[in-house]
Amino acid sequence: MNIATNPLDLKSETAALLAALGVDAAAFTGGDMASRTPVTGEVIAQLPTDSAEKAKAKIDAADAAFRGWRQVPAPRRGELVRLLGEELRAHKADLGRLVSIEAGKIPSEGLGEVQEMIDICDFAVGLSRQLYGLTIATERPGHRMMESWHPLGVVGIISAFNFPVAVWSWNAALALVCGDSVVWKPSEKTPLTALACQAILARAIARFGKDAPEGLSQVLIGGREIGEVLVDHPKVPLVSATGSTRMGREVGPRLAKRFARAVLELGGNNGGIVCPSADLDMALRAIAFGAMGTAGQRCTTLRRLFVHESVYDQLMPRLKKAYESVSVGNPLTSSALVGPLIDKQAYDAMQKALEEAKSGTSGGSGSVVGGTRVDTGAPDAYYVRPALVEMPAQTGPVLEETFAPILYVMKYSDFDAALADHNAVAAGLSSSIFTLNMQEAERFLAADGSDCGIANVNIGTSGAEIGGAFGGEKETGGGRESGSDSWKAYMRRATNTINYSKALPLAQGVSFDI
Ligand code: UN1
Repeated sequence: MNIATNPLDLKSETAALLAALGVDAAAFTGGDMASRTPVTGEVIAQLPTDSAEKAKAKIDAADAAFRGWRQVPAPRRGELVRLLGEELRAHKADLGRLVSIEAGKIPSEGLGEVQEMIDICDFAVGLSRQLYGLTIATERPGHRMMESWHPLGVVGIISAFNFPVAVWSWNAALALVCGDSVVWKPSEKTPLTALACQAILARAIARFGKDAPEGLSQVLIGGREIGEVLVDHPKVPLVSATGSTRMGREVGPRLAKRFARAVLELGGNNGGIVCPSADLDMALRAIAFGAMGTAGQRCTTLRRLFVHESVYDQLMPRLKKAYESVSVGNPLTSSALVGPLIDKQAYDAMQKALEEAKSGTSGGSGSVVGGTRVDTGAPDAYYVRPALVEMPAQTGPVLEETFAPILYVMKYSDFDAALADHNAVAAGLSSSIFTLNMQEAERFLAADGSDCGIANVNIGTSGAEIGGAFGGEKETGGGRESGSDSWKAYMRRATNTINYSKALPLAQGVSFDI
């Protein structure tokens, strides 16, 4: 299939967007790090990178800023995040477009990502007046016990290409109201949106006034070695890292070695179960968005589907039709629902997984719909038709996360066996069940149900709202970002016992009279 790419000057458009968002041209021209758009594969900017020394100096500056920021009352810190939300609202169209150019997202998803940033800002503003500690009953007369939550320090943020701006905001909005400063190492694949966010925050800081110390937010541009500087720096007590399980395996132990905190949000191999009573119209839409949306490049993408044998023959033809008809193409010049993969490496990994699934070497050969490359006339852009693979069993590539639009479908007859298979993978991020049967739904959410950090009923695996804690178990890393009480990871807790009596009773009845 050949979908002609309309003539676009993405390099000029990117420069214009960055200028409109307040980024200095020197930050994205003439440097040694090339930035490409997956839409056409062309180079759209050349960024100067940070040396290790420069990165360390930025972290030191953030640490100095923290020392001032922690003294600013939390509701006042919330005002900065409120202004950030205002700036994001004002620049939503430009930033959303830049996300589409840099990450290849379709327009509604590029804008949706900015909306997710606005939402977390609103959440964090409210939170700035709700950083509650407990008052705890003490066993001693004339005493009071309570806990206080204090700012923690410099928060390191490592983010991936697929949510280049929202993941930063989940962390930064919370960290800022919690009294922390932030140092962000964005993916090498999406540094431009990071420069844009930094410029947008700088505007909010300028409007906020002098209470915001200089250096409160920093961006590190460069490769893995710069990420390592952040992970190893003794002045960074928390690193929140989103990316592959392989990355987490390196980052986690390095942080543990110096007793720093880790919030890890790593891979997902998310599953769904379609039960006999499922509303199949609803399930079909949820599956389509979950598996094909964002070209399968969300950590929450639906990758494994267990369908009950009684509805398999009803659902599968409709699903195949959806896969065969979904529009794939340039997200900037067409109304395609599926944009490009991020790069050739992603395409190769997808083809390898499909080969393995087809060959049967992994214990069962699957039949594949889609998976082929779509020619848009740009040789360095990688568009693919999403792949639907019917597998006889959960073997080989089904057990691993391939960051591409592949949905493996398996037929089941016994609910317990399907649930056991659902949980029999290394990752534990997101999961869904489609059923109108209360017993199945509740079982899926129960202690012996889905073992994931996110478990949904009659909703797909992806597209979580910011109000809930986001993250997962097992090889997903255990971290929680975004809503609920995730903020607690960004603060230090002190337990305070105050004696207002004239005696000194010791706890546990101990006597020590001198
Ligand atoms: C990610 O892919 O790293 O739930 C984050 C979702 C989005 C966030 C995904 N709100 O799909």
